[in-house]
Amino acid sequence: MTTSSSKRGHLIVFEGLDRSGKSTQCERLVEYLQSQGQKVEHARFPNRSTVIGQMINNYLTGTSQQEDHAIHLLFSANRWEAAEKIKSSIESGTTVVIDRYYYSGCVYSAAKRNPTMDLAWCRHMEVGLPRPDLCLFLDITAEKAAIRRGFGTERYEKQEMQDRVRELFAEMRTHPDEEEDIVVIDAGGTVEQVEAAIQTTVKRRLGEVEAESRPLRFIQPW
Ligand code: Z5A
Ligand code: MG
Repeated sequence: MTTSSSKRGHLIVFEGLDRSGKSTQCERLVEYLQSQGQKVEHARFPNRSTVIGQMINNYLTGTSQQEDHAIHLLFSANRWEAAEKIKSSIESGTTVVIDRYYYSGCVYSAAKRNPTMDLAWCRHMEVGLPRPDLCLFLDITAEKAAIRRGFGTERYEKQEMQDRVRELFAEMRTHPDEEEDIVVIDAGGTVEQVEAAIQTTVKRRLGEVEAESRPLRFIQPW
C-alpha cells in the first residue's frame, strides 16, 4: 500500500447484518490504516447528522412514518449528499472507510416485499455513486448476532426482517455485477480474529488495485 499523495485513496465499505461487528471493525481498520501512514476518513450511512439524516433517524426510531419508496429515496439521498466529498477525498489521496453503503440501501428496502420495490429498482438510484474498491461483508447468522447484544428497538431490528435481509444480501453478493467487489469475512470469531482476516484481505485487495493503477470507478446499472 502506498502513502504517496500523488496516488488516489481507496474506498472500503463494511456491510452485514445488525450486530455483525461493522462499527467495531470499521474503527479498527481506520486505526490500522492510519498506523500504516495512510490518510483515512471514516463515514457511516445513514449519516444521521444532516437534515435528511434526521428524517431517517425519526423514521428508524419510530417517531415518524414514511411511505416505503419515500424513505428509500431519503436513504439514497443521504449517500448522494456525501458523494462529492467522498470522491474528492479519494482523488486527493485519502482512503475512505464507510460503515454501510448502497448494499444496505438496496436490501433493507427490498426486504419489505413492496411489489414495486425489487432489488433492481432499489439499486437504480445508487447508479453513479463512487464504487467501492472493496466491500467487506461481515457474515454471521441473525441468531448469533442477536446473542451479542440482542436486537435493538429500531424499526428493522426484528428477526423476520433480518432473515429476509440476509437472503437478499446473499442474492446481491452473488450478482455478477457485484461479486468482484465483495469479500465475505467470517464474523463469528473473536474481534481480533475478524480484524486479522480483514487486514489480510485489505492488504491483498489494495495491492491488486494499485498494481493495476485502477482509477476510481462508479456504480453502473445492472
Ligand atoms: N439502512 C437502510 O435501511 N437503508 C440504508 O440505505 C442504510 C441503512 C445505509 C441503521 O443502521 C439501520 O438503517 C439498519 C439498516 C438501515 N437497520 N437495521 N437493522 P446502523 O448502521 O445505524 O445500525 P447497525 O449497524 O445495524 O447496528 P449496529 O448495532 O451498529 O451493528 P454493528 O455495527 O454491525 O455491530 P457493532 O456495534 O460493531 O457490534 C455490536 C455488538 O457486538 C457490540 O456490543 C460489540 O462490542 C459486539 N461485538 C462486535 N464484534 C464482536 C465479536 N467478533 N465477537 C463478540 N462480540 C462482538
Ligand atoms: Mg454499527
